[in-house]
Amino acid sequence: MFEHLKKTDPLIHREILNELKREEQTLELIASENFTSFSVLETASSFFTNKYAEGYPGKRYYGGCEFVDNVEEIAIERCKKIFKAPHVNVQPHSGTQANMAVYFAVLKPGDKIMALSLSHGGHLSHGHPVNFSGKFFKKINIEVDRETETINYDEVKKLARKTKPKIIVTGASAYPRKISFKKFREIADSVGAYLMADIAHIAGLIAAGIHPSPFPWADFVTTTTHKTLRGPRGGVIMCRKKFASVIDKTVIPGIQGGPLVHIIAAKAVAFGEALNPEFKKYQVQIVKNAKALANELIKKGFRLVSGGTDTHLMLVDLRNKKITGKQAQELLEEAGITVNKNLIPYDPEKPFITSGIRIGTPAITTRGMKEKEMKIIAQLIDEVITKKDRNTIKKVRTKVKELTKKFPIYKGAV
Ligand code: DSN
Repeated sequence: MFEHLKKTDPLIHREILNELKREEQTLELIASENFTSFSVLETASSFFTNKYAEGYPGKRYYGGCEFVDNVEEIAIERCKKIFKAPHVNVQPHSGTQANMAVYFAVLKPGDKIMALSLSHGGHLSHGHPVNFSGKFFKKINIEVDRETETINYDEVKKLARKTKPKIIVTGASAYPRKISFKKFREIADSVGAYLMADIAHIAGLIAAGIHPSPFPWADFVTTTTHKTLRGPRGGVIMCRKKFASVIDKTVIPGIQGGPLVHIIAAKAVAFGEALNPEFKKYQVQIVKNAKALANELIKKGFRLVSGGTDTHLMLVDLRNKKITGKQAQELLEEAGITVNKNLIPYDPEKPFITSGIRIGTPAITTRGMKEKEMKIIAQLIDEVITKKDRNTIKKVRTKVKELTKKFPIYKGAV
């Protein structure tokens, strides 16, 4: 790969190889990241990048869309099959744009969005004041219970009755437990609100049937395609049939222009992979690995928010380890272990410092690691965070290199 680039732009070529080396030689524990297949990578860099295709299959503003139509239709059909979705739009460039399209389709400026607060595990594009969603709309924050650190559906219902949101948005970027879409539907119905499920983090788990599906409960389902779903970086909207037309019109011409056809084609390839029985085994192993890693960390005295995980991620409260999330992220990065600092519920620290780190297993599971490796990884994390000294970090870095060498990601890529 990249033999042309090597000759024409050695600077960028060097950075691509640096990134490949980083991915191969470090432990990627960022819960929202993954490693796509070679087929997805190839498709994402294919000739479809050259094509303009505003519109939808059979109704384009440009000529020459015969093959574009074919790939978009295949992507839609495969996505419908995976999620049993009545209608699918595969054009959103990202999760945020998928969410934007739903809001602009059914809300008016000033309407209320009720969703999990960012500091309790929510997403920025669920109405946070610094995001477009919080500038156009009014956010009603759901907070987790102080004791259980999980969603208390009775409290959510009371809050909904008091605040009367126009839409309830479920979904999270740092919530380690399963979400009941059925309960959220009951709450939405009790106040006449729309229900949107942003399944970006758990889409792969849902595709494999190991997390409850948002259908038939949600009116709208949005997702990214690059997290547990292991596709290219992008977004998707699924919805009930009656919203099909308003959603499609809001995506284009409402908020986007030309679709990224190369990415839509790569989404189709990833959806094809998700329909393969191997994909279910992969998702099951992600959760087994997360549980194994969580249990090992607990044994080593780490406190996990809500006491553990049911999904692909866990949130570690570092306060008893006398280190902030920011410090832990930096020390672990030096040791070749990539995590992100993360607010924990009711965090006394600011978002750029935080008291926690978020750890996820989708990427290390893709490279073939299992429970045995989770034990080693917990040991390495513990050494860095407990000892905090240069010598330990150096030793852990060497061990990370030895471990990752046994689990290559893109063998033969260069
Ligand atoms: N930035 C993504 C994440 O890491 O979870 C979505 O919010």
